[in-house]
Formats: sequence, C-alpha cells, structure tokens
Amino acid sequence: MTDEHGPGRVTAEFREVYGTEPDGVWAAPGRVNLIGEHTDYNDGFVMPLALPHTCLAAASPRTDGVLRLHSGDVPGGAVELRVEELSPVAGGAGGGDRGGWAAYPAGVVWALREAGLLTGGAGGADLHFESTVPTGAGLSSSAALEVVTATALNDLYGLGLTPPRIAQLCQRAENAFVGVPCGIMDQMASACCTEGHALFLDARDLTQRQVPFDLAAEGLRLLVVDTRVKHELGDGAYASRRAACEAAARALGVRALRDVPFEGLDATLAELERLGCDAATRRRVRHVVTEDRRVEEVIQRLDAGDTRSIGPVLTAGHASCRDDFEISCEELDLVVETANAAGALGSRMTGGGFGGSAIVLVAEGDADAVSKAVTEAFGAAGHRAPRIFPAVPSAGARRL
Ligand code: GAF
Repeated sequence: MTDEHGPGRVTAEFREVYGTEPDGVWAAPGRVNLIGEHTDYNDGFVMPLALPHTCLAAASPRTDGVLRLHSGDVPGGAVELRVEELSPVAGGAGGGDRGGWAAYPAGVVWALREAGLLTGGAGGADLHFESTVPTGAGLSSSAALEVVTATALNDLYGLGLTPPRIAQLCQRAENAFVGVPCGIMDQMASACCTEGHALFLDARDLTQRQVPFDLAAEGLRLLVVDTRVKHELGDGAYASRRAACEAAARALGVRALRDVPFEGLDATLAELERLGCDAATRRRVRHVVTEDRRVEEVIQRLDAGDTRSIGPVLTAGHASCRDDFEISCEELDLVVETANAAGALGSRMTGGGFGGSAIVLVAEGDADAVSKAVTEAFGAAGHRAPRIFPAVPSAGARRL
C-alpha cells in the first residue's frame, strides 16, 4: 500500500531470496462485498468492491519447469515444486500440505497447466509475495494471492487471458486444488474491480457493470470492522449451505436458486415443504432469493444517486444472513446492532460469515462516534478490540 510495503520493498526482497532481479511486480486487492452474500454459487448477483489492501508479487519466469514460491508474511524458505508434478491429490504445496499458503499459487499454476496454457517445460517461475490484506478476516486474502499469481504469469508467459478468465482459473484452483468449494465472487472482485466503483456481477454469465460508488462526494464513509474472530464452524458450514441450496434447486427442478422468482417466493416455499424439504433448507432458499432482490434494490438506489438510502437494505441483508442463512455470530451481530444504534445508516456482515468482517455505512461526521461505540461494546462484552478502517473502492489486479 505504501512505499514501505510496496514495489520497492517486494523487489528488494525478491533479490534477497532469489539473487536476481524480478521481471516485474504485480498487485491484486482484497475485497468487501456491499451486498449479495452466498448468492454467487446460486448463479445470482453480487456487488463487491476492491480494497486498497493488496497482495504484491515480484516474479520472473523460468525455463526449467521449476516453480519457486516465497512469502514475506510466512516464516520459512521458498517452497520448490515442479510444474509437471503438481496435482490436487498430492496437494502440490510441499508434500500434501493442502492447507498451506503455497497451495493457492501452486493451484493457480496447476489450473493454467490443466487448461493447456503451459506446454512443454514452460511454466516455471520464481515468485515472492507480500500482502497487506488482513488474513482470516473475510476480506479475500486467498483470492488476492491467487489472482496476483495468475495476473503475473499471464503477463510473463503472454497468455492473453482476460480478467474474468483469470478469475475462473483461480476459482478452479481453489475448488479443485486447494479443496475449498467457493463461488466466483472473490476472484472476480480481485481481478475486475476498478477504482471508485462497486462491481455489479451476474455470477451466472459473468456479465458485469462498474457502478460508480463515490462515498466521499456524498459525505459518506463505508467502514470495515474486522472482528478478528474466525469460528471453527465456518469451513464445513460453507459447504453445507452450498449443498442445501443445490439440493433445493434440484427439488424444484431449476438450474440454480437464481431461477426462483422473488414474486412467487411464498408459493415456492410451500412447494418445498410439500416436497419434504426441511425448515432450515426453506430458510436458506428464502435468504438467497431475497438477497438477489436486495442486490437489485441497491443497484437501483445507487443508479438514482441515493447512496444513503441503501443503509436499511444492508441491515435487512444482515438480518437475512443471521436468521435465514444462519451464518452470522455474536461478534458480527454486535457490530451491526451497536453501529446502527450509534447512528450508522446501515450495516451488515460481509463475506462467508462465522466471524470475519462487517461493513458499516455512516455519514462522515458520525464515523468516529460509531467506531468508538463499536470498540466500547466489544470491550464491554469481553471481546478483543476490532480493527476498523474505511473501505475505499480501489483498483483490481494490475502490473505496477
Ligand atoms: C466466500 C466465498 F469465497 C465467495 O465465493 C462467496 O460465496 C462468499 O463467501 C459469500 O458470499 O467469500
């Protein structure tokens, strides 16, 4: 973000680790999602914006098929792998360590190879990473790591991939190589967002629109509140939410829940009950269908130039995540309740849930009071102090 943590430093570190100059330095950002949670894998709508926090990669190609990966954020030397030997079964990242950080960039190289984009002994590279995207905060530090890898390799090898194609390959790396059943939102946000905009994305066909999101011009601020908790439950619960949505779509005979019309929602829920779907699954369906509608509502309000009025829609989105999708937690609920009571225009959890971050829309003049109220409420409840910072809509992946 700054010179201290920027291209100069990452280049110097590359030199120290590998003993040569890198060919270049690339950046890919983390994100917050304004609205549209758990809708992406239901072929629905999302609306993320990129943060100024980025994962940087200094990189050079190699001709011997060796991939070396080093991170300034993780202790230890470079992980060395052979591109032709990368396989999801072995995990690829240092002898089956599928949970390790190197699985993300290694998975991207694997996905490029599987797509037939790396041939012969090509595809080797030296990469050094440094990131300012908080990890474990639901701000897509993994997607930033994947997308910066793919963007660097795209340039180094002259692959000619578009940003959406890069996002798809990164999602494949995460699904099939790392083993996380995520949707496409985070990778699309990191690859495609632009400064001063939120990205309205149709996750079915990846049609996108850059929606101007100039908070300062309207005297507003969007705060990110990182609760600094991540509940264990999260990983399995994401997969089970996804499975419930897919089962409901199958029961209804539609391709995805995106195809369930908002207007006929009550009838659809009654039909699901008749088909034997349990009450929890019916609530999941209600969340997805109403959340898609909330994305459309937010778009309409932003198009009408009325950013303030999206506040209650954000808060309604939180209630739906909490009550129908059941992915919130005590800390996230506390942020929303406290911020709204202290004068915020609206707030909600953002990202996968079970911890991580919330966003708070607030008039500039109220930002300090709201931040203070949230911090005090965390103290009173015995929670660690949250990290609070403004979300400034920033650029997507790029060469620096
Ligand atoms: C995580 C996933 F990676 C995304 O694809 C998305 O489903 C999100 O949770 C919930 O909206 O960030």
